[in-house]
Amino acid sequence: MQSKKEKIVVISGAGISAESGLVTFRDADGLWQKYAVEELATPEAFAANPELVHRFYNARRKQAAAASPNAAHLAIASLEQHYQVVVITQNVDDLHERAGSTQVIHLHGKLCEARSSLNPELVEYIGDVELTEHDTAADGSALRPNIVWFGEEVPAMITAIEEVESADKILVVGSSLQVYPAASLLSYAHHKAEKVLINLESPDFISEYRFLQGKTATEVPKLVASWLGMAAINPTKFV
Ligand code: BV8
Repeated sequence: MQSKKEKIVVISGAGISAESGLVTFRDADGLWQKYAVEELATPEAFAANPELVHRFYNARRKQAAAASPNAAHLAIASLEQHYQVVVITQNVDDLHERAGSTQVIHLHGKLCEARSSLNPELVEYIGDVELTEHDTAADGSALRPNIVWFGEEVPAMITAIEEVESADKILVVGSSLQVYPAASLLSYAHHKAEKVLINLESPDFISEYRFLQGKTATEVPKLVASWLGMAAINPTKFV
């Protein structure tokens, strides 16, 4: 009888995609340094200036499509050899999937999808195409990015909480933990679960998490190697 695989939940943020060349939100060169959130990532912004919001997401869609998964994404995907792995990402790119992760929950939506402005369930795959304010969904409403904007509910939150509660190991990687309710996921970890946080800087987080300071593409492969029971290996092995 095959023994049940341990379950790992990975909670990722913009810091894991940073090493694939995608700018983060709050770093010095981040998106919110150039743009006001309220002007771009809210339903009010889209209603007021759909052309500007489409331009913002069209640019990010192209950048994400041109980016490649890095050693951190690949290492996380390799955990599936020996563990049940669920990735809960705040990122809207598809780098985890392209690295080979098969269970990925996108808390805040996906750049490669668009949806009806009236019905959040009416979603279509759009890849890396550019949207304009003239594009409409099947129900005739304005087609909008399938992204969870500020002030909008996070539909996948209940599922995400259930995954965290049942995890044996939790790895939080590349997030400033500034956005809620996503950041609150850390508090749902079982007290016996192994908890690790990898980040360039030390965000405010629950002290129960072991903090490994450094770049995701360097630190994640090392942690994965230890979890896979391998000798410390050169992170480039995952590239
Ligand atoms: C909701 C899609 C209610 C958009 C995103 C006051 C206090 C607390 C909360 C609130 C408040 N006022 C309002 C709120 C709620 C609000 C919120 O949290 N606001 C924040 C700004 C205070 N939240 C919401 O509005 C949410 N909805 O509450 O709805 C509701 C309930 C019921 C019914 C109706 C309504 C919805 C939030 C979702 C917003 N959408 N994304 C898009 O992508 O364009 S958020 C977006 O920002 C990301 O998805 C992510 O969640 C967040 C960015 O965070 P990070 O990923 O952590 O990125 P960041 O740049 O911040 O940090 C990167 C980290 O990586 C840094 O620490 C850096 O050091 C590190 N790093 C960088 N490079 C590397 C690295 N680490 C390692 N290696 C490297 N190379």
